[in-house]
Amino acid sequence: MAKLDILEFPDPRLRTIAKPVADVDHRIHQLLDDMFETLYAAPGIGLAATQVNIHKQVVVIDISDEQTQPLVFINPAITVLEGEEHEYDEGCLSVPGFYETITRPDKIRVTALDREGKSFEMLPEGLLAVCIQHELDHLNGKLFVDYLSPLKRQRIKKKLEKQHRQNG
Ligand code: QAP
Ligand code: CO
Repeated sequence: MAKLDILEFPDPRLRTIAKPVADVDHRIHQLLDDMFETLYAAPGIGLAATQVNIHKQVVVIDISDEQTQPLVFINPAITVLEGEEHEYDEGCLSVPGFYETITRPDKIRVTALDREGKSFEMLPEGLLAVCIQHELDHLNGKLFVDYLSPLKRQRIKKKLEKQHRQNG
């Protein structure tokens, strides 16, 4: 296992569109293990392969307090179900130190492949629904800051760029 480096906004590689996984083989298993190690070390609740500069449709999530409920989504697809929109304070490992309120649909259907390459369906609500939508955005080159006003996004960009300069 290995901890992976996480790309940070405004790194242009975060804008790459991820490709579907053709075979859930041992290389994907290695990637999943490394992504969970990276997620749990951060710690975070969700990580997309895009964030570790691997442009494949792979997402790992664990919203449990004890890091005991790992969820794998390979080639995920979402449909929005009839229902309300919810506001959530979102953060992102690629936008460290910034949290903003984002509005998204509350009820979705997700289909994906699991660690064994077997397809499954899920009807998440609440935080899990938010997190899956946030991570799927990453696979499409989109970040939560894209939902903010240009002014707010620019402020976050400048602050992170300054940090990156200071950290070398
Ligand atoms: C996405 O984000 C998410 O700023 C996952 O300094 C977040 O795991 C979806 C993190 C909230 C819904 C609600 C962020 C860790 C982790 C930071 C994360 C930080 C350290 C973010
Ligand atoms: Co994120």
